[in-house]
Amino acid sequence: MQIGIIGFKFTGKTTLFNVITGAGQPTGVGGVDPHRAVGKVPDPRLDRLTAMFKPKRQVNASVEWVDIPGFQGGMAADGGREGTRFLDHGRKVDALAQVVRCFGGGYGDPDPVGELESMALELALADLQIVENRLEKLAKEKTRMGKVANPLEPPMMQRFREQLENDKPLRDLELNPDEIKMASGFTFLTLKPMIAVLNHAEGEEGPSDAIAAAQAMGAEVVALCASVEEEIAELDEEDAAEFLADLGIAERALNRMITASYGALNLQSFFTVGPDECRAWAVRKGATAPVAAGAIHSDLQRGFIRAEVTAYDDLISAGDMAAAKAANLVCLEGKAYEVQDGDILEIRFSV
Ligand SMILES: Nc1nc2c(ncn2[C@@H]2O[C@H](COP(=O)(O)OP(=O)(O)O)[C@@H](O)[C@H]2O)c(=O)[nH]1
Ligand SMILES: [Mg+2]
Repeated sequence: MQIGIIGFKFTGKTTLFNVITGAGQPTGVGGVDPHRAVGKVPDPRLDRLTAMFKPKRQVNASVEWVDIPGFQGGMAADGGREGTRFLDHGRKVDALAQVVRCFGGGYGDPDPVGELESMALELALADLQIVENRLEKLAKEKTRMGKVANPLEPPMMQRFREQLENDKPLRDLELNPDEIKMASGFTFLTLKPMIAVLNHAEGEEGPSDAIAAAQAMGAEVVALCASVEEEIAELDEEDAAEFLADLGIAERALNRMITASYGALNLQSFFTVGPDECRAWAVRKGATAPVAAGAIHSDLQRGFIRAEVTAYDDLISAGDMAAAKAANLVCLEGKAYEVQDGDILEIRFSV
């Protein structure tokens, strides 16, 4: 899973990227090329399972963070090289996290609502261009062949155009499964889940008008102070905990970014356990057992027979797997079972 960190220059994108990945990239310098780093998804439940099963290794779920520089207003309209590059990086990620400057200081007065609106407009214009091009192609196809290959596509694209012309993101539209499939090939930016990261000064909070604006765009909201988090990242665990308590920060930036990303992408975790490996996996909420099995390996989905399912809390209260089985807390589930957050799965399959 890839999360793209976007936003205006000097809003704290690279600072945040460093905080959550430990990458140590230079900040305050602008730049053209994206930084990338893969980070573990922390999960205390997985740590506890590792303590219980003592496997050879623990494998956390992971997220690739991409620090995408180079955003300026007016890009989609002028079609320049920087804009194209920025938008292309944005199209390749699964979700967009826009860092918004809410701190003042040397960079002038902040305008968080303005930043959110400019970005939304830019992304909508870029999507509108794709929709217009596509509608033009479809019209030509109709003239030449007398019909279009997929009659469901023109009405969908017209609906998209109307939405974007009203400066509204495509993620607000209700799409049926056919439309989701048709739309997926176009990598629309405003269809991507969005996280608004309100980067405020030390001791402040996310401004309420920016929170409201972000929520109205269907974004998950995280308010943090990236430069304070950067200082905390340099401390050892004990000092960091004390510093966090002093500042009244309940959760660190990485955890909050992960929670927001899982929320925006509608993801949940399930676990596999055993003597070799205890591992966390991410699947969409509502995913059935075979789909979850497919996240592990396509053979497990293809040859899926049954899943042995233990809820994390049940396993913890039972003490170990044998006790959970003895207490009938391990259930055999079929193809229709919807995986729940924290499920421990053992897949029975045959290929
Ligand atoms: N006061 C303050 N400064 C910050 C904060 N986050 C980042 N900065 C500073 O803003 C400047 C730009 O940060 P950078 O991460 O390079 O921004 P980018 O251009 O969006 O990648 C740097 O000098 C940072 O130290 C913050 O939360 N508060
Ligand atoms: Mg940067």
